[in-house]
Amino acid sequence: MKIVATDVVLTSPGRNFVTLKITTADGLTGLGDATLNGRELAVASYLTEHVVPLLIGRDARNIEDTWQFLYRSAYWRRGPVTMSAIAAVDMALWDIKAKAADMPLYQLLGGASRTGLTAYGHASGRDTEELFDSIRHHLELGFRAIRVQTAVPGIGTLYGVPTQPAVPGGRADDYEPAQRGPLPAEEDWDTRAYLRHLPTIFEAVRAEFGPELPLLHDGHHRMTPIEAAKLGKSLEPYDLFWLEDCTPAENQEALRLVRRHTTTPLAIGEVFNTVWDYQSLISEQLIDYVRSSVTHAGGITALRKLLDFAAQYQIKSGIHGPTDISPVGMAAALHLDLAIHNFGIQEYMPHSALTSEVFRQSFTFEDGYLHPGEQPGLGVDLDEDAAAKFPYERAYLPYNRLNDGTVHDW
Ligand code: EZ4
Ligand code: CO
Repeated sequence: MKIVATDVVLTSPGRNFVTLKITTADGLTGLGDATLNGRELAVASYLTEHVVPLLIGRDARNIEDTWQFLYRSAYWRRGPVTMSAIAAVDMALWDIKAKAADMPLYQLLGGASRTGLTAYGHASGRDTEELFDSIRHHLELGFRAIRVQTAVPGIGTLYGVPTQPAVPGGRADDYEPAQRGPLPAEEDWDTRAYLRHLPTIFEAVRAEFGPELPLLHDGHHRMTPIEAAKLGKSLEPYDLFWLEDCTPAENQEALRLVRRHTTTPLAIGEVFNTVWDYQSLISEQLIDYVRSSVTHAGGITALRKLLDFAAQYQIKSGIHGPTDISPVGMAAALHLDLAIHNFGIQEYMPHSALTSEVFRQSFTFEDGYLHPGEQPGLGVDLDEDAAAKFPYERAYLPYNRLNDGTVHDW
């Protein structure tokens, strides 16, 4: 089953996506997501210039060998560009293998460990009323768990709270952080104001929606360890499902301090790309959920191993699923989620109608549960004619400055 052709497809149906398509001599095709939000062309070029020449003529069946070959022969290890490129190859090869076996991918990964995948949606608001509306809207859509982000008095614009709908006439909570334009947008940050305000919001949400609803929050890497510890402690009465990315966790030791002070469950790792970023976090049981995506952490082969390692410490999956993961990357996550034992929860921001015109998906969201569907392979088809109508447009993620002008984590 030789690889005879590969295409790197750039398309921007509402936002940018990078997709690798691999074709075998038998005429099978597989898709892989290589989207690295705000740095898309670096991965596209890594694939086109350095990976594609290595793939032609290889046996598409040898997934582990191809993964090890791409990782080790590069010599330069890890990093989001390399690992997203390897991930795309890995996903496409699993897609091909499952199509050849005429099975949905989760069957090859060991079969279903559950009937559906609990998903959480993103609610946010500029004030309590708008936030409550957004939570109600997500409950109406069927979500059984809700991430709560809120505006903070004294902070102009901040992560997770749109100042205007991403789509004209759309909902304010239809949040799209990567803005097209020549330069990144500047947002504000004030940790003291945030730490004072956030517990009051969770108190109001619990009073309105009761004790049952699982609530999540994303700190988006903006706190120091002692600030994160303080926040985790002050949120304990509101029984969070998790507090995400409370510190810039490339310093794994910082989590020892946070952990010592709070029983609020911790989720980390959407910006990580290998198991090595989690070594202390997992072996010292400093976190509760692994946030890596299939797209940025080296594909299904690598994330499966990472999650198996986490399972030995009762740490569960919470795979990253924002709209900057393409439907291909999302489908890969769902097949893995369904197969592993230590599934925790899946993030789900539905893609726009425009994105779904380009990527035809067979996964479903019913009654709050995602399911990858029964189509052989990953279950996503790329309409290349539709994709060609939406050329790549440069887009940047925003960044933060403090009141005195200092750049801060976004
Ligand atoms: O900001 O994926 O939990 N989700 C997140 C995302 C990230 C984007 C960055 O590309 O933190 O919204
Ligand atoms: Co996050």
